[in-house]
Amino acid sequence: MVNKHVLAWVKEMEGLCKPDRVVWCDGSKEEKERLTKEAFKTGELIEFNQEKLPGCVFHRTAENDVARTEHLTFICTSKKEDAGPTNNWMAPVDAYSKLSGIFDGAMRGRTMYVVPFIMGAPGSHFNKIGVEITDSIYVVLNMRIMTNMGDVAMKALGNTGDFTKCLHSKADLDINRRFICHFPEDNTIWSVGSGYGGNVLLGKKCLALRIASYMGRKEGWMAEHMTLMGIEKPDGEIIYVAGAFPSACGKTNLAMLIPPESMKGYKIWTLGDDIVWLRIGKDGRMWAINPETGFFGVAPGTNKKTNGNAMRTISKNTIFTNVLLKEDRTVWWEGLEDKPEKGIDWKGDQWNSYSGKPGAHPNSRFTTPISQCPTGSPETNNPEGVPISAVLFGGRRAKLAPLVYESFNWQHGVFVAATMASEPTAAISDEVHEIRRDPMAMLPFIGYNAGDYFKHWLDMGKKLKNPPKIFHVNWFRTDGEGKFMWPGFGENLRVLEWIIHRADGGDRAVKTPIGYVPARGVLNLDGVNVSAGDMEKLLSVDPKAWIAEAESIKGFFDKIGGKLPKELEDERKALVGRLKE
Ligand code: OXD
Ligand code: MN
Repeated sequence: MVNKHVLAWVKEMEGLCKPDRVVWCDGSKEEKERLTKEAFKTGELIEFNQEKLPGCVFHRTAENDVARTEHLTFICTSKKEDAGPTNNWMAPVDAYSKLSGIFDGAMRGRTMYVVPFIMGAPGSHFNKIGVEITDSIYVVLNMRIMTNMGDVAMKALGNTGDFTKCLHSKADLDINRRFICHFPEDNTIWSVGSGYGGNVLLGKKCLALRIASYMGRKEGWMAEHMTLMGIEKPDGEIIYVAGAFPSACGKTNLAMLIPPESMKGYKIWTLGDDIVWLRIGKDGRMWAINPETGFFGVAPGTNKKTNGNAMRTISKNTIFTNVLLKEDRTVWWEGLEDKPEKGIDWKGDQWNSYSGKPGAHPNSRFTTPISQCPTGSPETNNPEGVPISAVLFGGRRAKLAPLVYESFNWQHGVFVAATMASEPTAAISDEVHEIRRDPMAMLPFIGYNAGDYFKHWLDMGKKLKNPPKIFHVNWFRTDGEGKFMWPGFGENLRVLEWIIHRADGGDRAVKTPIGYVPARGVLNLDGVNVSAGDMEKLLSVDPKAWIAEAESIKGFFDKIGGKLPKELEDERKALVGRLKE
């Protein structure tokens, strides 16, 4: 028996979108094979060389539809103030009316797929259930990798109406008729006119971040744009760490880090690379799950050296989007080994290596199951999640921010996280450069007023008996010539080693006006090539530059407006005071 709430809603949406037929997805292997074959026939998917890439397929999006469209993404709350200064807002009545006009008859001649899904492991009290209606097989197959999808979700839902209603249609892929609208008060998402992952895999950014952040505030938990990993020490103890970084700042690489030769005995366990849900456990600690079951990772730059674990994960059962198709029907992107002489580029045109054009789109992607990751943690499906000892925040900052620093306490940590920023490029001249404040790396994903969001962070801290320690990291400092001073990738474990030592109450730190940094000489630098001069710069704090930073933060706080918690402005003033001492 189908759940009557789901049935009624599907009927209503069927009336609006007017598909030729409706297919309820069960999540089975047979269904996957049937849909894949159908998509080969229409060209929605292309088959790769099955000997070399078993189970792998390829999809091209429309040329105007290759990334998340933040300017077309709206939070539709009854009151504009509830969406706040960092979101686009539309009144719910206007959004429903406008989008209904686009959805009306949009699925004529097409099949409407009904995709029930769980964010989180079946049986976990962290879970949220959604049902996505879509006219795209690509979306169904991606959702199958990224979530627990099909019968398992209908079973978990039982007879209740407690699910997020997610409606998606590609419609005509016209950017002028593309909208990604969130109705948190109705637990509803409507996305139309796009076929790009971040806009259309509605369990991901739309549900698991925007809607979930709104739910989390009401229900006393948090949804964050974070990677999740366990660090096993040589003595066998595993410390769990979550890390928030803006898109394309290395969350996937960090989660799958391979320890350097000289740090034998350490092992990394991967739990997630993009989204973390955090709840306060009975023990007063913070517990985390990754609500997704797959990675939707950026392909360019991924190779055996930068992320050998990702390369092994994607060697089978993976959907590739907007990559280059090689002559042997395998895959290539910029930064991957074995650059081919020619192929077919992401747009479907003939390509050769001398053309100067990218073969793969810079935001080309792989969708791949976590279960295939060689460093996948056995705790990934633990319904209780894992206890978090440290939370990392970091963006790309060519200057200013040291390699690592630790906040003085939770409130100061929230200030550090709320004011984090990232630069658009890594090569920065000495002039003042543009940075974008990206609080908690959540700027495009906070589903409500950012001032209320900061307050929620502060309130969560008050409820935690044993809060994780909060750190800021910056792998992207450059020298006078624009060269990275820190080697990054696997070598980041050297910084993580200090972080978990501090999280465990260890010393080896010096106090600076912005927080604690590693005492000189305590970072393990065996076998890494960083000069003493660069190391000094990487850990130094320049008071003058930080006073300018505090001024720029004031401008950001002014934009947040009346809902900015007073504690954060107090922290800013205290920072200036310490810097002037
Ligand atoms: C992103 C993503 O855009 O994870 O942040 O896809
Ligand atoms: Mn992301």
